[in-house]
Amino acid sequence: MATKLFKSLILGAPASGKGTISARIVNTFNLEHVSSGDKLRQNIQNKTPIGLEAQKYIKEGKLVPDEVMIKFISEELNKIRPVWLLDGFPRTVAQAKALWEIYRLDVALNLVVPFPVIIDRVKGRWVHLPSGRVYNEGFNSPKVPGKDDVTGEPLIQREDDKPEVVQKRLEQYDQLTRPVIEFYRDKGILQEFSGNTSDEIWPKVLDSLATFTPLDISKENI
Ligand code: G5P
Ligand code: MG
Repeated sequence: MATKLFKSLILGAPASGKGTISARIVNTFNLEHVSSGDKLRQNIQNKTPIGLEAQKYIKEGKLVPDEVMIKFISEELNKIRPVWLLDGFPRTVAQAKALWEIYRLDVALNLVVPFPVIIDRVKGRWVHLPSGRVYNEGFNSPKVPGKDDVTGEPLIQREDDKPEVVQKRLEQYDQLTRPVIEFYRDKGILQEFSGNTSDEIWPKVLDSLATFTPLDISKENI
């Protein structure tokens, strides 16, 4: 019998905890983690053509155009094992349709966190750009302030975490990304998780993913 290959994604507003929950999922289930935002930020730092193009939009809290993102993420998915968790893509219905034409997904996880909680936590976010590891003062503080736990390299604050840009990102989310939730509800693969903290949400996500067979989500089978 051919092994079924597991394909999943995680939706949620800016700073709802997609990166935090994704890290726990991929550590538990051995999936590849593809975060569109992390990949774009790495390209911005390396001054690649896609990075230079994306930077114009990201710093204003706007979405990068669909055609650019669809090509970019398709290429990234071609480079990895076909068991993955996508984080931050798709963000528009056009992106969701394009992805659905290429891949049949097993599950779309949606994190539901109140906006006031989000606005509060963004202020304390620190990231390690090369790995995408994310910290928050008081929640998962780095062991040494300003340094990544694994490499000791410096942490940065994201340019798009300034309050006025966060506001714009939340507006873009409401207008363009909320309809993506309905797209996956219609496909019958949506699972939603509400809570004020990632620690509250994580056990529910774990329970839900545990209903898939270990064979589906283990890299040992590829
Ligand atoms: P990104 O990078 O995809 P967003 O806006 O979707 O950006 P973001 O900001 O990365 O999402 P997240 O991953 O949902 O947030 O959240 P996170 O980083 O895990 O958690 C946020 C903070 O809260 C962290 O500091 C974390 O430690 C902390 N935290 C987590 N849980 C808790 C908790 O329980 N308590 C507390 N106190 N703290 C907690 O996209 C960036 C930009 O790239 C472009 C767009 O311009 C976008 O704005 N882009 C795209 N454009 C078009 N199409 C796409 N598909 C695009 N993808 C990216
Ligand atoms: Mg993220």
